[in-house]
Amino acid sequence: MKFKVLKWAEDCKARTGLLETPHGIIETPVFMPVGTQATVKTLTPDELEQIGAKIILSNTYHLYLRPGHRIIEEAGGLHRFMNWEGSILTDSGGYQVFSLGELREIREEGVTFRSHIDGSLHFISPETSIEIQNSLGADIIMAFDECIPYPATYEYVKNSVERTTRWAERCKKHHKNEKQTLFGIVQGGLYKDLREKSARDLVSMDFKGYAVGGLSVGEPKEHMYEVLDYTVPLLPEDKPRYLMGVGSPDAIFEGIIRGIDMFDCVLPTRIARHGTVFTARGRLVVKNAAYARDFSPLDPECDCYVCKNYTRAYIRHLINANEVLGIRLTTIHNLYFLLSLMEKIRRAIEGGYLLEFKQEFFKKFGYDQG
Ligand code: PRF
Ligand code: ZN
Repeated sequence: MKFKVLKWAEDCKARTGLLETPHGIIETPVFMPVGTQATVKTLTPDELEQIGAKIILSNTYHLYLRPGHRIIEEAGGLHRFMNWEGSILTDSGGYQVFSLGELREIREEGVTFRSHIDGSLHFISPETSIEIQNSLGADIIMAFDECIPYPATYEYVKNSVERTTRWAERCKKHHKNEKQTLFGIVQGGLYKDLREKSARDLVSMDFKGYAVGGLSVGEPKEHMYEVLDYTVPLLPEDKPRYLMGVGSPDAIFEGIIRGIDMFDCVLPTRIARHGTVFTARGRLVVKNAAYARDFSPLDPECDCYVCKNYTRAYIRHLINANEVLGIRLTTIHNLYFLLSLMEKIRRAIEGGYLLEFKQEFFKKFGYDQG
């Protein structure tokens, strides 16, 4: 993987860049649609490509449990298995395993957990996470970390983040596939000194890219922005920075302004399946009765395939009748909306008008969107 910064904003820390993987060149800042189970729910890879996606995220935890990474390896890797020729990033399993709550036990060696599918007992360590990710064959892979829940005491976060750093070292040592790029993940909860220590320790290990993890876990958004304010400047300027699990328009703008290059989030695809779409004027719950006779597009300002061809009334009908086409159409539109927003943001950084563009965007979109 190669990364090059192209242009720095003058009035904030935003930058544009190019990220080159064995599966293509990605303009940053970039949004990665989530394909947890080797599919971005309801869409074919062809459709994803047409929407403009260049890189998607998939999950080690889910693919290890089902169908099993050996099967995906046998298929020729994740790209071939799912017929996606673009880039892929796999998350390490750290986050998913820790979301299981009662079902897991953390030790220095690794994490023992029960499958959410059949209750069977499993163990993932930094080494096994890397091995699974090596079998899956994604372009970018992530270190095995603990995503600390919110709120957490200083004592808990200190012990956890120190262990995550030792795990990062073990991941780095175990990773030998040069075609895959390993990113480190900064943790540390909302404690400044622990975030700083985590960032410094990981940077001294010289990863090819850095993620900021442990945010968007229930803390007020202002706290997340504050953590980014002091954490991102500690990360090397010439390497990509990835804010994990964040993808609402407001958090994307705030992250980019603070120097973030990569985002992923289930938000656009998940709300789509519940009948909510992004529009230039904010979120719209197209399922609502108010749209029964609304023969205008989801977003009159959008030029996606859905907005050029279908009405709110039709899509509302499909969703309420449980027709799968309904959620396919809202998913296509929402991803297009977010990916084209990223494109506009990149142009705004290049043109030197990002902060003006942000103001203009939220004046219409509204500020209270979660
Ligand atoms: N660690 C990992 N994956 C993640 C996170 C994390 O902290 C988050 C936090 N929002 C999302 N996905 N490995
Ligand atoms: Zn649209």
